Amino acid sequence: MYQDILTAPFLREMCETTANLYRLGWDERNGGNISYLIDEEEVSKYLDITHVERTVPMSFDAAELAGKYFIVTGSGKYFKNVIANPSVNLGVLRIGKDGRSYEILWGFEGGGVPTSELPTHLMNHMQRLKVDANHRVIMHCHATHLIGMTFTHHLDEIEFTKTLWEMCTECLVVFPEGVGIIPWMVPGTDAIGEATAERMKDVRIVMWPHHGVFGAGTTMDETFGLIETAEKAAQVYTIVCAQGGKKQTISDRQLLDLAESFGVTPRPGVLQA
Ligand code: 2HA
Ligand code: ZN
Repeated sequence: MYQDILTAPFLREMCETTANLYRLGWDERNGGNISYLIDEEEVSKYLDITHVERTVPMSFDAAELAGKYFIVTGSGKYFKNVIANPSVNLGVLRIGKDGRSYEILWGFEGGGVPTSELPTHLMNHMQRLKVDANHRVIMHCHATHLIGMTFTHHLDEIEFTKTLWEMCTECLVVFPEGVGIIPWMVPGTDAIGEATAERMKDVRIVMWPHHGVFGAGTTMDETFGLIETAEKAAQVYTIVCAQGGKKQTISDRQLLDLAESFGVTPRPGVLQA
């Protein structure tokens, strides 16, 4: 017999993470979306995987993900409400054999569909799996201070990365590859998905100027922690600017020493030896 999916660790993690993102003020209204790659073996403990509720066509090719399972937040759904009503606000889907459709196996009750950012999520999964076999999670949120920085700071990736690294000593260790930034684009489109996935080749954080941030990781905790760390640095930057600007900072030499001590390789071009 099947176990109750409401007790599944992957579902509990989705509930806890959406609640945390809401509590932190990073996902107002229907803002934000998460997709989490889960093993067939894990899904099979809770669901009859031969039973498909609905099949929905997709406008892009996700053949590399054919047969893979994801738990995903719903389009137009509020993170605030996920914990009280997971079967309406979340769904489990499998990418069709043709790579041009997905099959809903559970959730999205009442006729819901996956997040409007599904193209970006799936394209990012394809990209991250190419460079990291342990990749599992794509997370999008409207992290307040990071969005603020996209108005006040240069949108050059090297400069943006350097500022974040300087604001909290931990940043360089958590994201040594720095951040990616794409131009402002209309959300929910295949085009913004392609642009984001292109940057996900060598970074795990991509900024959407005046909108939010995408993070990628191997676990829910790691992905949340990545965004949380970048957002904390952006918050410190906000306070530093409000206090009148930097009088001193962590020097490039000190950041290089930090990288060496923690065994990470800083993105080339940010620090001068
Ligand atoms: O799902 O955040 O980018 C709402 C959004 C779209
Ligand atoms: Zn958004």
